[in-house]
Amino acid sequence: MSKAYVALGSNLHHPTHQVLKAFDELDAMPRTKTLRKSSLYRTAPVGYDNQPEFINAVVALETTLSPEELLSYLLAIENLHGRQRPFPNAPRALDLDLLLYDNLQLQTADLVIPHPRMHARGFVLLPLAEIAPDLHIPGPTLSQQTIAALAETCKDQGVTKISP
Ligand code: PH2
Ligand code: MG
Ligand code: MG
Repeated sequence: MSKAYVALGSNLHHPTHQVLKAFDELDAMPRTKTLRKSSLYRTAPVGYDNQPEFINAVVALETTLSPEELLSYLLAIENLHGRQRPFPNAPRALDLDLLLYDNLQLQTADLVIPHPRMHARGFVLLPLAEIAPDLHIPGPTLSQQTIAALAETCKDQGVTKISP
């Protein structure tokens, strides 16, 4: 069994509904069980400002799928939600990003683990800190700090927890 963390994000077509539906779809993937779900967070857009605010969340999964198999299920679920990619960081119905997979470090043309921007993004770190505060990001530079400590540095990025 491996443990994987997946980030969810949406800012189109009733984002809260998109994310709640994706929680169920992730749990329904074969050979996979949800261990933890974060709260939903309302977050300011990063990278391309002129778009609606996002709903973000993170889940912890237990799985026997390989990272590549998991990625292909994530892309299939995005497609079920009508995901389109008109330009980088464009508004989207659903984005599912594989953040971490055990202590694996991997760089292929299709997949980079740990997710290369997760350590600086409040919309990933604050939900992740809720469900895995003591986790470390594998690698030479980031593994010294816990997720909780990294999240603390991202407190001013306009990320607000929505009460369940
Ligand atoms: N995803 C991005 C770029 N910017 N901003 C927020 N608030 N939430 C996201 O999920 C997000 C983003 C690229 O995938
Ligand atoms: Mg993303
Ligand atoms: Mg993505």
